[in-house]
Amino acid sequence: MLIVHDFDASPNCLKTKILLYELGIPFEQRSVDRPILQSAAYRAKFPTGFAPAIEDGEVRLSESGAIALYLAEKHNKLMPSSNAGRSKMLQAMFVEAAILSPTVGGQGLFGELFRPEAERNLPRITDLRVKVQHVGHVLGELLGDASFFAGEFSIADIQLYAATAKTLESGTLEAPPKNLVAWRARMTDRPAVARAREEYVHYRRQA
Ligand SMILES: N[C@@H](CCC(=O)N[C@@H](CS)C(=O)NCC(=O)O)C(=O)O
Repeated sequence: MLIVHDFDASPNCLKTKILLYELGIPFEQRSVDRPILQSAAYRAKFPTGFAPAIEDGEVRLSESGAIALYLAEKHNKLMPSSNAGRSKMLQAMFVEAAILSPTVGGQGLFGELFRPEAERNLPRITDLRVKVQHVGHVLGELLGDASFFAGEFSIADIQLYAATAKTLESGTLEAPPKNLVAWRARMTDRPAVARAREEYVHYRRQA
């Protein structure tokens, strides 16, 4: 059975969990924390030292985008069949990994805001807040009139969901594109997304 190494504080793990539920793949979960991620045993398996990571037979993989592509290809699901659709999917996934996550994620704005106030880098926070507005605009343009980023629901939507939902829900985008707001609601309504959100501390419904 597929093994997933999961960290319940991680937006990146939320993506992989949504993916597994959408694909209906049974899995065994191994919960990890920072000491485990930094251990020699974990890093011998996964040199990045990051979660999420999966073991699927001989395959050991970290990086949520790589995991998404690997499992979608293996199961031949959640990827458009046309070249045009696939190109949109890939572009959206690379924007997520190269622009969205570094700007708002743990290495970006939310990472800075998570630090105690005295340790925050205020000029960097100001700069990142400007960049986040640009990223929001880019996402709105990429989505356009479509319901999903590749024209149909795909792994691109799953990859974009964690950071985009957090950005919208925290009010970090000053004038969020209306199409992006509607996309977040459409995604949040999916049973796999709602189920996965409940398992992550920063995404579960407030009581
Ligand atoms: N680009 C990676 C990022 C993974 C990542 O940053 N994971 C965090 C948890 S959200 C982690 O494992 N951090 C380990 C650490 O900070 O020591 C992905 O998409 O999977």
